[in-house]
Amino acid sequence: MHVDIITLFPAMFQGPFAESIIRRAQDMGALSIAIHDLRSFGLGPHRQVDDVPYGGRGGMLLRPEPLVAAVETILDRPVFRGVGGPPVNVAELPPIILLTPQGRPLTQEVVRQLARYPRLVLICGRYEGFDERVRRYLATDEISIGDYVLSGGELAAMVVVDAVARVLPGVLGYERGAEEDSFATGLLEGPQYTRPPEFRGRRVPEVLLSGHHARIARWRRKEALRRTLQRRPELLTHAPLTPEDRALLAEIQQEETHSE
Ligand code: 6GU
Repeated sequence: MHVDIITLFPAMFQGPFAESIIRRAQDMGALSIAIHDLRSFGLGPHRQVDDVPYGGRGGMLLRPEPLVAAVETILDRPVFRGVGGPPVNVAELPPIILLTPQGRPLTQEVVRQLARYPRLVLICGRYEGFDERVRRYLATDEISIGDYVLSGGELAAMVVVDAVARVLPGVLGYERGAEEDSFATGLLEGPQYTRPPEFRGRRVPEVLLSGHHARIARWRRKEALRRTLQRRPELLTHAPLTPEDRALLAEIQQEETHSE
């Protein structure tokens, strides 16, 4: 997978992309990342990239020309769906994704879909947003990472790259891969323990030390269901639940009413 990122703040990416999983994915050859400075596509001697909104409203918007020049240079083909311009077949393009709070919410399902493409183009917003023509005739997708406002799309682009990198084949070294993560199963992960077996009087649940693999698997599944029920009950309406899961949920509900 190759990811092109268009940003006014290229230096923001240096630290996060040089460490941990994203670093490993690049070292393995599973991921390559190119950071493109939007300023270098700016207009005139001052390399202008933004301007005041029409209609007399405060703030600044990113102008279309530098963004279109950046994407068309990076992809080396026409991409803007202008009037009387060259035909653009969106199906032949990599996703051209705006990072904006108005985008569709990023979920693990969206992450899995993005990971199937050989190439992504991420455009980081700054200022008060984009000229609407960028949304409509340049971008093919818009993503938000949650219901809060960031100062720009850079941190959101890093989140997208991290989430996508770790589901690329072979990137997670340990055998328990991304498949068991919270949300990959549709449930939150349950509690986990490591050594020591007792710390200041607080013991690891006996079942985990028992060596009974079937009992341990049942306990894990039950505690994942309990945690999901307690913290994110709405996830249970979409999670694929087996009849055994429903029996475990019934047990949990029994236990919780008795402990009240
Ligand atoms: Cl993608 N961008 C900005 N600026 N704020 C956000 C966001 C993106 N997602 C959530 N908040």
